Amino acid sequence: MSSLTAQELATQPAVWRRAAALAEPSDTALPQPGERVAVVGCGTSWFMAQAYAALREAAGQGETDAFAASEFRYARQYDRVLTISRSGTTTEVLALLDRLSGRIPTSALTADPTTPIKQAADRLVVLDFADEQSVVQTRFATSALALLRAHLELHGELPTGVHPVARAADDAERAIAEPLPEGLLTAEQISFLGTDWTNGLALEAGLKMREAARFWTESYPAMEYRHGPIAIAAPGRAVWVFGGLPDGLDAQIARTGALLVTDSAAPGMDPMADLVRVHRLAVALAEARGLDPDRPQALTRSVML
Ligand code: F1P
Repeated sequence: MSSLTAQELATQPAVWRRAAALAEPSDTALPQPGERVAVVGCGTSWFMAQAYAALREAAGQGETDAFAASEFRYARQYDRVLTISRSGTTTEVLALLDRLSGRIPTSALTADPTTPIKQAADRLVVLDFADEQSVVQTRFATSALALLRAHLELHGELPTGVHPVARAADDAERAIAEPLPEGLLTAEQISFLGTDWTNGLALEAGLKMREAARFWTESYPAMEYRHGPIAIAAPGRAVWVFGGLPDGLDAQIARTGALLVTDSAAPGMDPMADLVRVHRLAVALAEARGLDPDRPQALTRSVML
């Protein structure tokens, strides 16, 4: 019997399509073009906030910051603050919403509308069908991003090279069906690289491997990789790039002997679908190490302080 995490992550293509179908241009709970927006969350939700913030700004729909809830800059002015929280119970997110109440309009994207976030936020967007039993998030996070991507699509052109969610979901079917890249199950370490909106995905990929498999990962913007982090690249270690690969970096990595994975480099797989392959790898590595991905060490479904 496969783990709950494995079962839930495999539903992502269908759940993304459902989430994207919820997007409506006039949905006033979601950021409108021209608004100055901050997107906030913790852990995985913070990384999805980063991905969306970069996409929204690149799509020309308005300045968008992303913060970990504990690091919000209260002196800044926003037209709206959007929080992302699967559980709706994360302490730092609720504290932020409480502090902003009556000052800045707030929206909350959550899987569970029966939690305190319902009262804490001015507006609620519910993806209950994407909720998970697993502690380690996969499909809620990516479905939240799918909905936000689809909402951007409705308001104008996507940034160059960014596909519609429909294409991402098709790619995710492939990501679930195809064999994982060779050599990773025996790797000692993986560094994930991203550019622009895929930086959030690279951060999330690294977190997923640490959470589910207690595996050593690091994550960097691709152009930053030469500025030090490449020093640990070596045979038996890997570098996984989300989105495009900066000129010349492939040759530099090849010289270190590290394995390079670049399947979402243009015109490859959608980077969000590529993240699904990391989800699969995290589960496979946990199992190979005798760990139960449904019972990650020292983690709870939500951090309530
Ligand atoms: C956020 C979160 C998860 C993390 C861990 C603790 O939860 O930080 O991303 O993996 O399990 O909670 P939420 O606010 O999205 O419910």
